[in-house]
Amino acid sequence: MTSVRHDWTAEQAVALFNQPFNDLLFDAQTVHRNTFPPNTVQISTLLSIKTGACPEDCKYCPQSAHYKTGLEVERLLPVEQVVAAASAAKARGATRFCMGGAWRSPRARDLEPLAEMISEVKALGLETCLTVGMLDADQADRLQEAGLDYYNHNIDTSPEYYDEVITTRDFSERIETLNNVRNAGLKVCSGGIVGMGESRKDRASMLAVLANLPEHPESVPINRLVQVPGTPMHGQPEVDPLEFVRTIAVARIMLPRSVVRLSAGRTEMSDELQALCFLAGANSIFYGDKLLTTQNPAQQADMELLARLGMTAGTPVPVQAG
Ligand code: SAM
Ligand code: DTB
Ligand code: SF4
Repeated sequence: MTSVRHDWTAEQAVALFNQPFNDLLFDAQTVHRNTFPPNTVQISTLLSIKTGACPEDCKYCPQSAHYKTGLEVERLLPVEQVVAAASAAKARGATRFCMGGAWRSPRARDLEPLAEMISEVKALGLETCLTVGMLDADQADRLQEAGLDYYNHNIDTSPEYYDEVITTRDFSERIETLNNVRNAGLKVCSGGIVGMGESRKDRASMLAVLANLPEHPESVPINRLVQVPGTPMHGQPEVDPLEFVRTIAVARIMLPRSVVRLSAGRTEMSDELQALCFLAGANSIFYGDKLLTTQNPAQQADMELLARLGMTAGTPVPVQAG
């Protein structure tokens, strides 16, 4: 049985990264098979429910009001429109519907419409996920009562590199939101972005923070930076694709019971690179032609890729801990 640890040092995580590629992938695939059905992939569909004009300055993000990205700003969508999109996602085979809003944190008056969306999407028989920025304890409780299953709040990068990426909120505030979400009884979805000019040590340190949380997040999205013209991160040298695969593999080893999502950035990846990510232990993807504001692979192409790999969409349930 693979052990679940909460005492990783960044150095130990770097040592995992530093292994020969084949050794690392073999270990990751072994951990994967000890915990999960090897060929089941969880699929979530995203919808941007409030787009752009965000006061935060995340240097990667097309939705920040600090950068000119030509994005069309949209207020909070009406509940019916969100439910219709969720229903269409379900008909296409998604099992979870993730609603994303470009906020620093939701305002008091936004909470009831959000709660209504969650209840109605849940009533369709979908798992619900929300990501709308920082939450306090009361907000997290209210959303849990409404039927929310998962809350997504990424740490994005290592504590050491964080200030290079965001200045309008602290790393510690991210952790505080994750604690509020966990204490409300919600499932936690938290991961980060690779390819923002961070070092291998930063990638290792980010994964150590996630693994050292009191409970591992149930879901860990690993995004590859989507470079959007107008954002400060645009023009960043691309991260070595094999380093991205290593990041997935190290996440799989350090977070053995978490569903690891091969998240944003798949449009720019070859089928072979995605296959390597699955071999490294990724067992979730975003499914649908759009992420929040940028492109995702076409649904038909994803279904064909999964079929070619002999993978099926479903819920990868970890085996009972021994
Ligand atoms: N505003 C909320 C927040 O930041 O918590 C929720 C939405 S925000 C868009 C969710 C996450 O998407 C970010 O934390 C970041 O990890 C990811 N993301 C945003 N822009 C991205 C990009 N260009 N490439 C890769 N990931 C991105
Ligand atoms: C996550 O880790 N990635 C998703 C989701 N959580 C909310 C968002 C990716 C956004 C990519 C850029 C865009 O489409 O705006
Ligand atoms: Fe706003 Fe979230 Fe984008 Fe940061 S990542 S600018 S908080 S929408």
